[in-house]
Parts: sequence; C-alpha cells; structure tokens
Amino acid sequence: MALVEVQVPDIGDFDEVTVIELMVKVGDTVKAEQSLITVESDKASMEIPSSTAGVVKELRVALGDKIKQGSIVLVVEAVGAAAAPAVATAAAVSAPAPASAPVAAAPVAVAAAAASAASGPVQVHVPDIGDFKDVAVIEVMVKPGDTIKVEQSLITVESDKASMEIPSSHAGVLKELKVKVGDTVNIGDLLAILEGTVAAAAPVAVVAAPAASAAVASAPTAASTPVAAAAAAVAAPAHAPGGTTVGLPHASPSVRKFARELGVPLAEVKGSGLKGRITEADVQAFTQAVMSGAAQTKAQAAKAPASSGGDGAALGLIPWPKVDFAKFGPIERKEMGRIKKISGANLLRNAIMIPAVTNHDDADITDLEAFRVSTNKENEKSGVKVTMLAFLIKACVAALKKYPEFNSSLDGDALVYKNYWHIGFAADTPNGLMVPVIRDCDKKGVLQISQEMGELAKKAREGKLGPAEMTGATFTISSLGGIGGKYFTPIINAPEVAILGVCKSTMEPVWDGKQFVPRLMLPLSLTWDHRVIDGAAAARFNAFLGQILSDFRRVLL
Ligand code: CAO
Repeated sequence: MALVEVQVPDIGDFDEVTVIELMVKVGDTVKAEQSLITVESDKASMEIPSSTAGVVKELRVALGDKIKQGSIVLVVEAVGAAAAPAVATAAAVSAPAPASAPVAAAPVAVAAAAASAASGPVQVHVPDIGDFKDVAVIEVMVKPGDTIKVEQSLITVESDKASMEIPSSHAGVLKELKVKVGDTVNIGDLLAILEGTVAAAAPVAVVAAPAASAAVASAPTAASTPVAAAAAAVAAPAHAPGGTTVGLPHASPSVRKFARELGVPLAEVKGSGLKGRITEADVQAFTQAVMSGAAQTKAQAAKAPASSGGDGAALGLIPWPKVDFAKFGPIERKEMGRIKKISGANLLRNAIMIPAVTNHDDADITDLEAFRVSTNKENEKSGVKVTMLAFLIKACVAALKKYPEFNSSLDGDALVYKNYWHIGFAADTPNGLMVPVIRDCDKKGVLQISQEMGELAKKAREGKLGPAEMTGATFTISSLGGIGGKYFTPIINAPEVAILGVCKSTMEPVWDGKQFVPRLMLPLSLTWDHRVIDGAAAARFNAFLGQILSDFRRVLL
C-alpha cells in the first residue's frame, strides 16, 4: 500500500487560506474527490478534496492553520491499482479538484490599464466562474436604483463545493436585475443592466494559468465586460464568512447545501466551529432540537400563538385585527424586550391551557402588621427589613402542607406531589416580569426569607438572575401590595397548579358581632387549576391562609 501525501491544489490568487473545518479524521476511508477540509480567505470559502482514495493515516493540518498551494493536508494509504505513487506530490494538483475550481480561473494577473469611459446602459454578465455550471444564486445584494461601484458584489452564488460573490464589472445605477435568489446561472449569463455608467471596469490583462485559460478563452465576449468581470470575480469573489458585510451565515457551502436540503434556516443555527462557524453537526443538532420540540424556528414561533404577533390561527380563531394606528394619530413602534417576549408566550399558553378559577378573600393582618413593624424597629440595625411578603410565604407553606394538591403538578393523568416547598415571587423589573425562587421555605425563618427575597429581587432588577434562581418553584406569590389595587386574577405559572395574588392592605370597618372595628385587611386572590383543585378546596385554602395571617402562631401548629 502506497502512502500518498495529499496537497493543497492550485487555489488561484489566494496566497494563504485558513483551515476552518476538518471533515475527516485519522482512520477514515476517503474517496477520491471527497472533501477533506474547508479553507477560507476573506474572499471565498472552499473545500479541498482528496486526490486519492484510501485510508487517512495522518492529518498534517489543524484548525486555524494557514496553508497554501502545495501544503500537505494529510497522508493517505492509497487503495487499489489507482493508488498514486508513494509520495504523490503532484497528485493534488492534477486531481480534478473541485476546490480549485471556483478559483480555477484564479491564476489571473490583473494589470491596471487606463480606464475607459462608458455611457448608456451596460450589461453585466456572469464572469468566468471556473468549472462550475448551473450554480445557484443564494443571495442578491443589490436592488434596482442602487448606485453600484466597480467590483461591488452583486450576488452570491454557490455550488456544493464553494461559494463566491459575483462583482459588477461597471459602475452605475442598477436599472434592472436579471436574476433572483434560486435561479441558476452560468458563465456569460446576463446579470444586470446598469445605467449612467460612470466608468468602465478597469480594463485588465488576463494572464491565465493553463487550467484557467480555456475557461477564460471561452468566456462570453460581450465587449464591455467579460474579461474584466472574469478577473473581478477572481479578484474579489468576496464571500466574507462570518459576514459582517455579507450577512450570510458563517458556514461552508456544503453545510449550507445540507441545511437547505433539510429546510433548516441557517441564520438561526448557532455555530460551534472555529470563529462561530456552523458545522454539519450544528445543523443536525438544530434539526433534532426542533423535531423534539425543544426549540422552535422563527417561522414556527411566528405562527404559534404568542404574546403578540401570533394570529391565533393555530387555535382556529379569527385573525388578530390589523389596524393602521398611524391613521388616527402619531405613533411610535418599539420592539418588545426579550424577557417580555418569553414571559408573554408563557403567560398566553398558561392562560389558554389551564382551566383557571380565582377565589378572592380578605385576611385580617392587623396584628401581623403591628408585629412586623415592631420587629423591624428592633432589627433596625441588622439592615434586614422584614416584609409582609415573607410572612405570606411562610403562611402559604403552612397552607400548602395542609392542602398538598396545591403543591403538586400534573403529569399526564397523574399528580406529582412535591415534598419540598420552593416559593416563587413575581418581581417587577425594568425588563419585565421575573419570578425568582426561594428554596426550602419550610426550613427558613421569616428573617432569612426576607433577606433572600431582597437579594433575589435586586438581582432580578439588575438582570443578573441565573437559571437556577428562576426554576423549581412549587407555588408562586404575586404581590402588588406595595403598589395598590384591590383584587386581580394572576395567571398560574405552569407547571404549578396555583398562584396567590396579594394587593394592598387597607383599614376597613369590620363587624365583630357587636360593632364595627377598624381592621387592616389584606386582599387575597387565589387562582387555581380546576383540573387539579376544586372550588371547595380553594375556599378552604384561602380561609386557612386568612386564619394564619390573622394569628401567626397557627404556623407553629
Ligand atoms: N399592603 C400594604 N402595603 C404593602 C403591602 C401590602 N400587601 N406589601 C408591601 N407593602 C408596602 C411595604 O411595607 C413597603 O412599605 P414601606 O416602604 O413603608 O415599608 C412598600 O409597600 C413597598 O414594598 P416592596 O414592594 O418594596 O416590597 P415587597 O416585599 O412587598 O415586594 C417585590 C417585593 C419584589 C415583590 C416587589 O418589589 C415587586 O416587584 N412587586 C410587583 C410584583 C408584580 O409585578 N406582580 C404582578 C405580577 S402579574 O403581572
């Protein structure tokens, strides 16, 4: 078995290119022409194929390496009679190398010459793009009316081995584009018509290398452009991967093709490769995530009922009213923040899917508030302020222990009862509603809960809550007590089955059997999932909560 060194073939004008993807590993069996690595310059990305079939014995390049024509990519133990000689230094160059093809016309020396003036409409054609036939237009970068500079990229085309931008051979105003995304183009095809041409593309002398000479020679001869365009295509086929200017996803042509075949929106795939490059594995992982329901494409999200934008079609509802608000007065449109979008979608799902009922009640907290105020006076120096919400959390834990279905979750036809009591509390933050979670509230005192609540609320407002601080709640309290209001109907935070809403306490005349007495009354609104809890249980829960709050010693019972 002969060992063959596979080299980088003729890659045209490119002095040095960076290895951005390794597509094979030691031990792999490769076919002749199979892509081995992907390289990129700031102008193009291309795959380097194997000149020989065999088993990969040694990789001579690593990610990030700079290589050029003649660099050894890997060593293959060649198989079959067709195996190359022991050290096949010439193999790569002579191989029918797709990678070299996009730049096959590359060994082109562009020599400046005097610019010529042109006027009137000018046709821009697809220049010599090497061996490629029927390449797909994957991006159109200009539109009619745009002022185009010489060599400005007009479209991006790609084959399964390379992508490149096709530049304009002339400057002028784009009058007409003759291609659109999805079209396939070939050398000589009419791309665009420019008008008011300022100057013709720099006339060039093309010194074609042997491999390219035929293509150049056979290039269409529309007098105005082809040679210049061919040269320009080579000189500036700028697919800028990672593309700040181009905006294309950072991926090799074959990965883009793979994504297209699967219908994966590449722009939504997160790249794990070098410099965030999207690999085939990333596309696969994205597909799996979408298929398993763990992720959604933007298109799916737009169709789903969301806090806004969703049209309700998925629910068989009539379309959301579309109103041109500007017709009625001045408007300003602002995109909603990320947190609002996420919480909005969750709230909508919970509102729609849970048969929720809300019970309202009042709790007499006269004595509790007096105790809270005196405790805070005594603890003034400690810096920890005991809040009404902390007492409410403790009271709720007692009620949840007495009525455990309120601390459960639905799992199909079963109920999961949790023997821990982690309480979430709604926090109003500049970015929107967040629900930090205080763990093991059954084991903590009111002072500790107050302190943790203060810290978590601060973190929430600063947008610093970690995922672990927002998950695992068994029950949630939403307190608007510091703001005002009487009652409201909070939405259950699924998969929990109940939530307590609390509003501002007020002094009210309460009949004690003999007379009206002033009592501090706290409005409670308990929303519960009717699949799990029934009305009587909810009324009992509220009544029990009221008893505890009116005499907190009951917590100890
Ligand atoms: N009745 C009367 N006064 C109350 C009260 C109640 N139920 N609850 C709190 N207060 C008082 C407090 O005693 C405090 O007064 P002092 O400053 O005089 O001591 C004041 O209101 C402000 O309290 P607070 O809001 O800072 O503290 P908190 O512990 O009550 O609440 C937190 C903390 C994080 C829950 C709150 O800041 C918050 O974000 N609330 C909004 C929650 C929300 O948006 N819910 C809606 C969800 S559904 O969209």
